[in-house]
Amino acid sequence: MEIKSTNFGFTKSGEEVTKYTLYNDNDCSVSILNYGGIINNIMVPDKDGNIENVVLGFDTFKEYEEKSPFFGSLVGRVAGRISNASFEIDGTTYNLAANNNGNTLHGGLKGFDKVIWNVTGIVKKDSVSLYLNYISEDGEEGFPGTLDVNVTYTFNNNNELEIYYSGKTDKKTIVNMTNHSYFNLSGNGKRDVLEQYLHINADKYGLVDTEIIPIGVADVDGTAFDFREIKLVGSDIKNDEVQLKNAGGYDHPFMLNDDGNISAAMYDEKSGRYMEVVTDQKAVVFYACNQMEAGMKLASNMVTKKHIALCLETQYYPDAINQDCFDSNILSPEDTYKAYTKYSFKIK
Ligand code: FUC
Repeated sequence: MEIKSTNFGFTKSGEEVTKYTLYNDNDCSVSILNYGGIINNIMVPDKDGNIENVVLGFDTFKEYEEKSPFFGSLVGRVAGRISNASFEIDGTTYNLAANNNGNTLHGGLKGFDKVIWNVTGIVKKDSVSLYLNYISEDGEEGFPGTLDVNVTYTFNNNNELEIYYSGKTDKKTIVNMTNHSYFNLSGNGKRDVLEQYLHINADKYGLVDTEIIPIGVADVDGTAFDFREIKLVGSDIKNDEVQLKNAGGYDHPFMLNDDGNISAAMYDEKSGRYMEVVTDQKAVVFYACNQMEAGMKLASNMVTKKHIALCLETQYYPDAINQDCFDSNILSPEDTYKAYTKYSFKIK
């Protein structure tokens, strides 16, 4: 169990970016940046013991600052889209940056993915943790209240990566965080995710319009959105369904069943890598890299293309503050925002 830290560059405003690599006793590791709390790589074995990277990331900091589509980032204050870049709490309207077709995406222009977090490392007998803290000022990116946010990443000897999120505000606000890792279990991106398997424990999913704004909830039964039995990501993605057309593939929230079973799982048959996801959150947004810019060179010799990876963004329902189909997620000063997700890397 060990944490190594190295310089990973400097932001345009001169802040130092540090890369922390958390090693367990199996020679597996997870690298995390103080910038955006970004997971830069996750190194885990295939069935023959080859340790390879299973997430997308850049080799240099400059690329993160210039063109990252939220690779591995912490997303906040609010993940996903806030329709019309505004919301109301107790009769006051709050206006946000319209950074995505008139809507707010992933926290605005400078969300939690683009700020420097305070980092402390802790090494224990069977696990290594990084504690990240960020104070988001009242009015930052248009959101009310000073928000004191903590994120803990823990990596242990079972090759499990746990993320704990918590936050306190001094005024009513909205918070809905996630991690935006792009997974590809083939190892160093050898095969795209259409050839990998996915399970999502959800009887219902969220319908979206062509701007990926929620417009309702429907049963997955009989649709391409039925991942209750594990199936290839590519098996139904080209079906003639309006919801697939609206988003150009999968870019939808799934309402997780509250039945005590795992929330989601991903499997690459050839490498034998299997990942289980468990969360206490109500939803997971499954994004299949429909709009990924092609040809970007990444770490571990990967190159981006459509469907090179997939995101499983565990979170509360997107745009809940504005949508009648979901209960609002207002955080009051007397409450604490809390969320938990665990990714377990196994062999099958
Ligand atoms: C996911 C999607 C979005 C967007 C972003 C980079 O969260 O929901 O559509 O492309 O990733």
